[in-house]
Amino acid sequence: DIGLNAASALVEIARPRLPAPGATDHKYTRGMVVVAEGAMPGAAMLSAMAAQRAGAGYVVLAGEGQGGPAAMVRWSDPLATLLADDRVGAVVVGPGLGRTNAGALLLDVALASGRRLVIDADALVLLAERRLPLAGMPILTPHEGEFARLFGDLPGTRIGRARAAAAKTQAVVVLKGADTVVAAPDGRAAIAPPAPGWLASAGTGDVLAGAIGACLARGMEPFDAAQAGVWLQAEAARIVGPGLIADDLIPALTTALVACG
Ligand code: NPW
Ligand code: AMP
Ligand code: MG
Repeated sequence: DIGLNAASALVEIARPRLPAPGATDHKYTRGMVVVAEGAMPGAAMLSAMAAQRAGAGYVVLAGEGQGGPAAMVRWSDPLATLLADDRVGAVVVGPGLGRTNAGALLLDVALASGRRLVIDADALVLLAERRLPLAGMPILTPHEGEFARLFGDLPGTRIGRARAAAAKTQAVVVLKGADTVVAAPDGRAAIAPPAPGWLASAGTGDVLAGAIGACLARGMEPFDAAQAGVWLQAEAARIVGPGLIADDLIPALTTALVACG
């Protein structure tokens, strides 16, 4: 089983088209992303900065987060109040969230909001206790460890397993690794060309979640937004080169965007 069938071809993730904002755009139309902050504020900050650099016009860190760019909005009111704003185009939940009740409550709020979601890291672990399938076709971004916690020991190739997980959850599944796979509930799947091994570094997944959030908030369909984020993160890694750390990817996302205009 190589996970392929006649109805749904496998494509290679290619450079996305992410044109520059037009004359009638403003910061909200360019995409508003909310990142939920939890137990580890550094991880949420990485996601939020990545969303800014990947092209979102308005990024809100839902939490007190210190540091980071002055242009980022901090929001300390309840997350539910913020997510009632129709301009919110994507919510990133999971990076640094923690796996406690406090994190689970934030995940509940995100799931109930009806907004488009990128669900990563600790939120994936917490999701194992939630009812499936999920509403609204969110994007799940597990690494192999998180995937196994959610879906158990599925047989088959990475492509086949990602497809099965997407069908089960009715979510777009980004199964991360050297050759990241993106699968949609309808059977479409895409595979990334091998990314630099230097990406195997703490926080790079948090950056990816933010980059995908930016693409989602600018109005791309979840399957396309996931691929665009994966491409941008890998291109940023190629730009930085050996020895990269997650923080380096953030300015490099801006350079990666230049190639997508
Ligand atoms: P093992 O070693 O295989 O038994 P996590 P984390 C396994 C935040 N971060 N393939 C591995 O188990 C994140 O956002 C904060 C197979 C591992 O011990 C989360 O909120 C940062 N298995 C939180 O920390 C930067 C794999 O899964 C276990 C695997 C926890 O995230 C760093 C748990 O792994 C980090 O992003 C793989 N590819 N990878 C910050 N700046 O504040 C892991 N495993 O839950 O991903 O552990 O990365 O510490
Ligand atoms: P996380 O495990 O959430 O920190 O995410 C790690 C990021 O690095 C994901 O985008 C993975 O696809 C990527 N990655 C992990 N290991 C490798 C590897 N050996 N080669 C290329 N990319 C990797
Ligand atoms: Mg991670």
